[in-house]
Formats: sequence, C-alpha cells, structure tokens
Amino acid sequence: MRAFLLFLFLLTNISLAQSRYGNEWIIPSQPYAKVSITENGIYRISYTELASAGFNVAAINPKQLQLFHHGRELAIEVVGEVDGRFDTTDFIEFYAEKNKGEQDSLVYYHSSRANPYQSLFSDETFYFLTVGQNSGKRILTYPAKLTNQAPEKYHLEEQLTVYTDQYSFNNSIGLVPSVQQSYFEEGEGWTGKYILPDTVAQFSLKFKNRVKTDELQPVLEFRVNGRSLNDHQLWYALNESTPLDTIVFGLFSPQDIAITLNEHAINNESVLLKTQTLKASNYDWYSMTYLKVVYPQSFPLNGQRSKYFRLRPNSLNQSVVQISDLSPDHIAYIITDRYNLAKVASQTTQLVVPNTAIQQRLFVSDEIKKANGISVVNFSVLNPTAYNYLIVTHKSLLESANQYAAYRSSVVGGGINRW
Ligand SMILES: [Ca+2]
Repeated sequence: MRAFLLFLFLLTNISLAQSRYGNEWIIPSQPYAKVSITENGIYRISYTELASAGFNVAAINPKQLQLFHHGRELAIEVVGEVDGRFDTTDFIEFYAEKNKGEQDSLVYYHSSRANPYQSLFSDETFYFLTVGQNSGKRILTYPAKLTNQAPEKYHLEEQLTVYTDQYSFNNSIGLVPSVQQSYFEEGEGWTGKYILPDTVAQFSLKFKNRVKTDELQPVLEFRVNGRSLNDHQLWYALNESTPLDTIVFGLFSPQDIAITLNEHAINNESVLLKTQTLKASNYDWYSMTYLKVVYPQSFPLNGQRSKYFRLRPNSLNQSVVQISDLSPDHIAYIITDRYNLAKVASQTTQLVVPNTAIQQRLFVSDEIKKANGISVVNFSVLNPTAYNYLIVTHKSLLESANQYAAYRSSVVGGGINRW
C-alpha cells in the first residue's frame, strides 16, 4: 500500500472560528482514555480497566463521563452513576463500530471509494472517554410496553460478502505505473482475486429464514472492478439460465449491478450468480468486490449472538418485534443514529420499537466485548495563531518532513514556523 505525504497548510487567520478546525471536543486540560476497537458490538469498560490504564478513577464524576468518536459525542450508559461516585462495580456500556474507512473517501479526489465496506488501512479505530464539565450524553431507554398491535412479519436482512483478497492499484497486475497520483484513483482499494477471461466465475448465495411475500422481492447487488488496461464486457447469469445482460465498464473502474430476484430464480433457497467477460483481450481481467442481497427475513436469532435488523417503516410509528429466541441477557439498541443510541427493554420475547414511521436499524446482542486496549492521552494545546502550517506525515517519511520543516524555518526558507 502506498504511503503518502500530505502537506496541509493551515492559513493563519485569527478571525477563523474555532469550529472550523473540528477539534472542539478536545479540552487540553482533561485527560482522555483512548479505547481501541476493531469489531462492531456492545462494549463495557470497567473501573478496573480504567484504573489499570492509569486513568485517575478517583476524580471521575460518572455523570460527567463523555465518549467521543470522530469528534462527536456518543450516547453511553453509565451504570452506577446516580450516586455521583465512580465505584469499583460501576461501568460504562456503549455500542461501537470498527473502522469502516468513511474517512478514506477524503483520499479519493476524483472518485468515490472502490470498496465502501473495507478500510484501506486498518479496522482499528479509537473512541475517547473523558470527564467533561457538564453532564454527558446518555442512552435513552424505552421501557417494555404492552400492546395488541400485530408483530412485524419480517425485517429486511442485508447479507453481505466482501472480498478483500487483493489490493487493486490502478494499473495492470505486476506493472508499477511510471506515475502515480498523490490522490487515490478510481478503482483503488481492496477487492477479490482477479478473474481470467477463460473462467466462468460462480458465486453462490444462500438465504436464511427467508419470508416469501408478494410485497417485496429479494434484490441482489454486486460490484465488479476492472483490473486490466482495456474496456471490459461482462455477461452475468443466474443459475443455469442464459445471460441476463452484458455490461460494459472501463479499465480499472468499479461497476454496480442490481437484479431483482423473482421466485423462479431461487432454487432450494439458493441462487447461483455466474459472470464472465467476452474475452475482448487476453487480459480482460476483473474482480468481484462485494455481493449483497437484501430480502425479507423472519426474526429468530438462530444461535447468532449478535444480529442487525432493519425494520420496515410502519405508519403506526411503532413496531412490534417478536424474537422467539430472545433471552433476558439480550440487549436491544436502536442504532439508526449511532451517536444518539436508544435502548428498547424487552418483555419476554417481544420488543416494542418506537419511531418506526421511518426505517429503523436494530442491533440485538448478548455478547459484551472488551476493548483491545486502553491508554491515557493528554492532548497538547495547539494555538493556531502561533504557527503558519501543519505537516501531516507517515513515520516512514518523518525524516524528510523534518528536513522540510527545518528548511522552511530557516532564513532561506522564509522563517516560517511549523507546529
Ligand atoms: Ca456509583
């Protein structure tokens, strides 16, 4: 993967409001516990974990605990906060997601991310816990409720297969291009193994607990990525039938295809997708980046400890969800807005979910995860008016960045200061 050097010049302008920098969440006088996360799920941080990381637990007013991710405060639950003391049995609980690379979109200057489900660099992301000046944001809990409303018949399952076997540079395999842009080009990113023109690629999809309904048919979406220096012509077919269509896409470009699956396209709750190029050249190479099928599915967890549900909009603005194998240990969160999480209390195997006039996403899990690691961070004070520019670099390029900074601060370089 290409290391890159990005010089970011921050123009000194004292009239710039601080909100322009996006670092308002950092209060330099407050220590922060930096929490490493690499998987989606419900996390719990205990008194002991914070104390072992070196966080001053004696100074914690639990009501003022705040958690930040990507500079925004997330709602959390702090069990034991009511007495205003952080006791050894108190803990913090929240829903977190791994790094899905949303911020990678910044490096694609003329295009969008080739693989929207995989970070270019790492699954790891950091959540920051601190004791603020005021009350922190807390998870709202909707209590269990009795109702005669009929349960939802199904939710919309999103079954996703993401391929990350190879990293596609925007060049033919094995040939390093003479010029690479400093930004990421169309089609760059993680994708599947390249497929040769003689191969009929086969991708098998299996439905789980599908609900057959005339209201909604399953939709199969997939993204292929060009991998060689020619335009591609690709046919695709379902099962043993003749090709449905032929699509044309360029060089190293991604291409999306969506197919509505009729009932006769589904055999024994499976679908076989076949793809092949028309062999425009011997190097008519492409790869599969992801396959996604969205379909109506019934609610059982079937042994899965964690599961997402997408509820269809309900004009009653409330949905009843009956999960036959829901236990009292399961936690149900409405995660549609993951910064403003809400919890839904269950009544035996039933959840009454509010505000469903719009589609809501639920996360149900009985698995409490531990962070990979916690360390204490004290941020330095950065006074923008005291510096002229900022260098953002990679450690492999640090020496050159320092040389550049030394040059800029010299008389010849203009006597310009770097932070
Ligand atoms: Ca307490």
